[in-house]
Amino acid sequence: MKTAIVTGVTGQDGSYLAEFLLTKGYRVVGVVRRSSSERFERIEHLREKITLDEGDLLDQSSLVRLIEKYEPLELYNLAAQSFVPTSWSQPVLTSEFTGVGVARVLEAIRMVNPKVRFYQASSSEMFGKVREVPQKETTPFYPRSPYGVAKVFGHYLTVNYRESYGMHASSGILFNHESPRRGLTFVTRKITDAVARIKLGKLDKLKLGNLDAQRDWGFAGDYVRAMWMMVQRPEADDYVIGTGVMHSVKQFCDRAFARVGLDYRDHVETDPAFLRPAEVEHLCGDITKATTVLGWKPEVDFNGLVDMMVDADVERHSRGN
Ligand code: NAP
Ligand code: G4F
Repeated sequence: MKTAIVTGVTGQDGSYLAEFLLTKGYRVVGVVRRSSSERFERIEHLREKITLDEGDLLDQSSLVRLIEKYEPLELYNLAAQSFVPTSWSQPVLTSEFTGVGVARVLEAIRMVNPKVRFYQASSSEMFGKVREVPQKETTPFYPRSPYGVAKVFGHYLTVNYRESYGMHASSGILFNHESPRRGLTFVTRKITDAVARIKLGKLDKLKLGNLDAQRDWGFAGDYVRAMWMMVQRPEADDYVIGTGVMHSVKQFCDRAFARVGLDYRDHVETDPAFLRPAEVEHLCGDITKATTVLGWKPEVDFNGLVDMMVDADVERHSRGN
């Protein structure tokens, strides 16, 4: 049986990737970090189907041990401190988790078995203050946050291990992808969660930062499929994954409130507390390479994504959760 190790399995993407790999017949080993209380909500339904074992991107020997113990064919490195604002309040921790952590995983593979195929969760945040529109694999990076800088480090390290050691190491440059499992601090889920509470009379106002920021939003379930497709290629490479369509935070609000028959202008307020020291104003992916080389394309569009998230939050809050 093929074994895949997934770091960050408790996160949004980790949970969808674990589900996807199970459908492909893998034994899935999810890496979890020790905590005083378990927070495995996103993978609760998979607990009996996957193996969970302890490891931390801060701890080199834990990564070596996991690769020795499970002898994986593939390793997907999804773990990171992934919230951009936190990268300003905790820049060193973000650099350690999101940047140097990639070096620890790559070194663990190189030391134990350099034939293990590796996927790195790179980000469109690397494009930051964009140098061209839309952004593709060759667009120069201009990160605008400690998070973006750490991701650039992880990306180039992945490229370097591929070129220096001949490792099958691919970097997926993924644009924003969301789902009902998205963390509540990210803008999409913050909006859909608030829409549900406002509709049910549990909240009146939603405070947001920059409503004009534009993102290329897709569905996480589609994007984990692209990760796997990259790892199956004969040669490792870098791929931009997105939808090629951009919307503003305002447009997201408009659609989300309209889904429950409300007008966002009656409920959304701007609050400078949610503005960032440096903003990434607009991101939009050119997915030509992914569609032509991988044969990948997204299945859920913007409206479908917003509706799915609103409906899930309305359903959850209606149950009292
Ligand atoms: P997420 O929901 O924030 O999940 C992050 C995961 O990383 C969690 O499982 C977390 O574990 C784990 N983690 C954090 N620090 C760790 C450490 N020191 N050791 C081991 N595990 C650690 O993120 P996501 O949205 O699923 O994103 C997955 C990856 O893709 C991340 O690397 C993110 O930066 C990148 N990415 C995301 C997007 C997007 O739009 N979602 C776009 C581009 C790239 P706990 O549960 O213990 O906290
Ligand atoms: O949802 P966000 O926090 O996502 P952001 O910063 O784009 O980062 C996400 O996508 C990256 C891929 O490009 C990932 F690498 C990263 O890990 C993460 O998943 O913010 C999106 C936009 C920003 O421009 C932000 O300024 O929404 C704007 N925004 C406006 N009001 C807000 C808010 N963002 C948040 N989180 N909260 C607000 O109240």
